[in-house]
Amino acid sequence: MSETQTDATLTDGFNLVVDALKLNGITEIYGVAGIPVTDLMRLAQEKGIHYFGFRHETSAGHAAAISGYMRQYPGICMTVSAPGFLNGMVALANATTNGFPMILISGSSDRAIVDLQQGDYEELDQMNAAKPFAKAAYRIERVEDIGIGVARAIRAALSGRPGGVYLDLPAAILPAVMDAGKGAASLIQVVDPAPASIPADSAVTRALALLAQAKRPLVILGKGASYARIEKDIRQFLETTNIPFLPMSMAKGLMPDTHPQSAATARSKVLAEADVVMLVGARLNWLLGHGKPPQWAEDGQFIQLDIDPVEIDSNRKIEAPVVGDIASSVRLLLEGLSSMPVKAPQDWIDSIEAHKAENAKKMATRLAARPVPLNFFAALGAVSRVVQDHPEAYIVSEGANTLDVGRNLIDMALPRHRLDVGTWGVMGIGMGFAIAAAVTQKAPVIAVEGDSAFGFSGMEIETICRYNLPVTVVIMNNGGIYRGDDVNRSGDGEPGVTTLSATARYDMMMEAFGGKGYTVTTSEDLECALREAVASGKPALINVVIDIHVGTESGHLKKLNPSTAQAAK
Ligand code: ADP
Ligand code: TZD
Ligand code: MG
Repeated sequence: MSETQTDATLTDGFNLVVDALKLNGITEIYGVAGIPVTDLMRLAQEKGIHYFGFRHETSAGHAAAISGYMRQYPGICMTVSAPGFLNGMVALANATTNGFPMILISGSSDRAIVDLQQGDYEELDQMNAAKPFAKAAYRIERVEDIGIGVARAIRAALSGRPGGVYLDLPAAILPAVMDAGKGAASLIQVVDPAPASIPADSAVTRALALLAQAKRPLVILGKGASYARIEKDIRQFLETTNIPFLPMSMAKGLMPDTHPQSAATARSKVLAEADVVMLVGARLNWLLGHGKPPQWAEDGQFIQLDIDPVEIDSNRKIEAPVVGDIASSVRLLLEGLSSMPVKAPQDWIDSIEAHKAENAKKMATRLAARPVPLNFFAALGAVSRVVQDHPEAYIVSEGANTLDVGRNLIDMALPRHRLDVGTWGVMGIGMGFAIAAAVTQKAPVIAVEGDSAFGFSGMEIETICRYNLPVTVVIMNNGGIYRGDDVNRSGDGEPGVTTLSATARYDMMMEAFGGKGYTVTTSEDLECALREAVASGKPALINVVIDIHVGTESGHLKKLNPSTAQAAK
């Protein structure tokens, strides 16, 4: 029996929260301990939920969010009041933006004092602070409402477009007691929290009719499609229709990147020339140029499969919306092919093939080079060769050049194995995502990190070592944000704006915590170290020395980066 429970006929808030989570199949909590949730975490651990203690709540939150994405079930992050809660909020907001189901559970201070702003320890009106960034935010104020509160949080995180939910636990409800029998009866096991949502027959027919008359059809796969686990049906649909496809970053591997119908190496061409585009769980946001010229044809027509009706027409006209869950929608489209056959015209396929062959030649030349010091192509080419031999590995990635070049070079063979900065392009997901992938998938993880990107969550390598997780961190160390040769134009000798330490030995940080560290300067040594690290199944970090001059400012996002044309006055 826990210290928090003194009478067998009574239970308390601590026990009810843990029991409610367990009843709903929660198996891990990611968090940072402190007032008022320390004993809640201990009790969760005692009762069989795995607790992963982090060094910063943002990383714990990112771990919960990506666990939600990989599992199709909310991940749980638990934090202390005010500052701990706010650290977790970055991850909660990122989860909501990306459609990852997670629940941030935070302890909070005395309501009466907080609401009169009388200055409590870690005082903050957390529920209201969370609202603009969360899909939903709830506060449980009575011990008998814990079951309902947890059930509502799970349902809100999972139903419709998934997202981040905030659940506020004022400290006072945790030790509050109630009758054990009534407490048990107050818990709710959620039934069917993400019900199928079947699109109308007419919507399916409309979409197929548009595809059937297309001269240059294209399918875009987004992370909503990966999340919905449609790999079997979408493959059959694409192979039956022979329509070329493009994966968004986290949809890589839903169809293997090496599939002959992938148009990834003819991306600009197919976007500009496609006359009918079917979006499958991908939004027409900045990542797709809002669906507008010059990236897209002015007169292109769109089919969009999405669970959220409000997404339709958000950036441009959608001729054929298919509103429903993607698994049901794709199944119906597939079935519909028997009465409305669709075949991509051969001349379209041929022109894409020609373009792909040309680009492949250019890439082969780039990849054959062995520059010293290393550039991004040579280094990430080595990573990609190792990943090809480890299709089971999960790839986490963040940075700018590191991210952009890596996304193009590292082919994925399996769905939901690429986890990256997503819709916001947020730095700081690296170690949290890597930890959750290792914990939930029991597979090797390779985190491909820019040196700046790594810094946002770098202290979590202690967490990786403490739990002895099979994570290899590969740092593309070019001594800076984008590049390492920035100049301080004032001439006062202080480092430039994007400059970091090019000689930093990140590998020694890993060694300090008991993991294995490598520093490499050639692609051969990188490949060799990475093979050894992955095979070891133990924490490792490879510091890859990259030329400080080779990066592009803002990576592939140069267009979004305003610069002054005026000389300093
Ligand atoms: P990407 O960044 O890969 O383009 P987005 O996050 O922009 O992907 O888009 C994913 C879309 O998928 C969102 O609009 C979301 O509503 C939708 N979505 C997520 N899960 C499902 C599902 N199970 N069924 C249908 N649509 C979904
Ligand atoms: N802060 C946060 C939370 N997210 C961001 N995206 C940024 C800052 C700005 N930013 C980028 O967009 S990429 C990046 C930053 C700081 C780092 C790029 O440097 P890197 O990668 O070393 O990680 P490369 O390989 O040197 O380009
Ligand atoms: Mg860098």
